[in-house]
Amino acid sequence: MAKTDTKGKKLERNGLSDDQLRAIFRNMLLQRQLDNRGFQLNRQGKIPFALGSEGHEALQAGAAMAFHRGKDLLAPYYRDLGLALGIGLTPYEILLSLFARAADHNGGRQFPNHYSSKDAGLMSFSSILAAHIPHAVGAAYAMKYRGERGRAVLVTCGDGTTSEGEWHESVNFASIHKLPVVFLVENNLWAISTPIEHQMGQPEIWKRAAGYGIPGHRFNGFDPIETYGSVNEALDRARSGGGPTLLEGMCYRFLAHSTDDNDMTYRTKEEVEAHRKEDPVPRFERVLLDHDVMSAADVEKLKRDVLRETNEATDRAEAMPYPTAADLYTHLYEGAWQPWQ
Ligand SMILES: Cc1ncc(C[n+]2csc(CCOP(=O)(O)OP(=O)(O)O)c2C)c(N)n1
Ligand SMILES: [Mg+2]
Repeated sequence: MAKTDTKGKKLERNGLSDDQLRAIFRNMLLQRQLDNRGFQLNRQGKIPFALGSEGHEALQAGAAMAFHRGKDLLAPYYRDLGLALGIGLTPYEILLSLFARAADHNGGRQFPNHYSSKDAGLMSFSSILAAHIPHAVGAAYAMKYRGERGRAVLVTCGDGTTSEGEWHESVNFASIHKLPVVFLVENNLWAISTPIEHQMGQPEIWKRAAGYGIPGHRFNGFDPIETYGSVNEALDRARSGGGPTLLEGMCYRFLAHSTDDNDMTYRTKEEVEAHRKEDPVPRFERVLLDHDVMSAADVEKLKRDVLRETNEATDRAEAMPYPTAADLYTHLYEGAWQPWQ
């Protein structure tokens, strides 16, 4: 188990209660279990594709805790399992997406890991990098235009995605109009096989905020409490009319980019193992144990519960039917069952 230097020191908890700390840890364990399940199901030939968020657990669980359910909107990207879980999606909904079943929110017709949920405030998105960022800014514009107070949009992306033109256009537009939006970059140092030093000349993404005239901040995305503090402050500013913020959470991608990728063709085992030493999941477990937020028995029970929940959700989702040919045009053309009608 990872060593921490927190034992005996007062826990800096950024206002998080014990229940919230336990909920964050539960989310992190679920992420890891569901990530593994996606890769297993792919290797068993049961699903065509999966993406993993291993290494992003703390960042996503901490950020999700700052999201106000029923008020805020989330515009995530494909690696945001923990954000989806944290704002209310269930493992069953995640597995419906992976299995591409008809009962999935997208009717089983989206790419796996591309969740959406109107009830949870999770905007639908595509695999085209940065295409969702102007949509998120548009939603923030609508909130401001309608005079809706106390709401904000949280939009995420990877480090590589900040090279896209839409990213820059969106941050600029949000700054001009002082929109209620938080740009959260999950910097895992890689964009598939492109390392950060080949992606940008200035590797501190948060510093770009100054160029757009908005606040910027970098935080340790392996620490869910620090993440929560940063995201909560930025979302509060957005909700209260203070405009956008650019946040950069530092983390690492432990798995290959996806089930279709072999990361050993562009990075070394030693590099991955060096980052694994900082693995946020055992690290946070240690913090909770050291500060008596959980006992060893609580942790064991939680791990068993998470595995059981994942197994049940897997069996239930797998048993559901695929969409049929007759569903092809559902939700595409209002009031018509074929496009030419
Ligand atoms: C416009 C566009 N260009 C290229 C791709 C192919 N692609 C998919 S993911 C990816 C890497 C993105 O890296 P990053 O933004 O750092 O996110 P990460 O996967 O590391 O979390 C690329 C190049 C794409 N989906 N869309
Ligand atoms: Mg990346």
